[in-house]
Amino acid sequence: DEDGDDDVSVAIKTRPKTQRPPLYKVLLLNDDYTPMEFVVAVLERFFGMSHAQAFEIMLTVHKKGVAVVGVFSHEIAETKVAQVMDFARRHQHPLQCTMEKE
Ligand code: TYC
Repeated sequence: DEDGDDDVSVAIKTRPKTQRPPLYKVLLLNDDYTPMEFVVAVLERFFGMSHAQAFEIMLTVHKKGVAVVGVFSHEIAETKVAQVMDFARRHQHPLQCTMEKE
């Protein structure tokens, strides 16, 4: 053609879908019997929180019933839950820790 309206190119950026593994929230549940200091110790020991951070999260669980204490890969979340449940059982506290897909 002579009129110059051929081969008009428009570049469109495509975003290839990058696969990411699912993440899991680890939740701590309130109960009436586990001592507050024990929960604070759990959060320090297994979730690397400072004493102040741990105390704050413990109070949130105490008042609201549940809180997210961390977000991890499936394997790490499973390990954290098992560690907390085992530690609580060994100390004969009814503390419950669970995980759910984010
Ligand atoms: N409710 C407990 C108490 O009054 C304290 C507590 C906080 C227990 C957080 C569990 O995940 C928990 N002793």
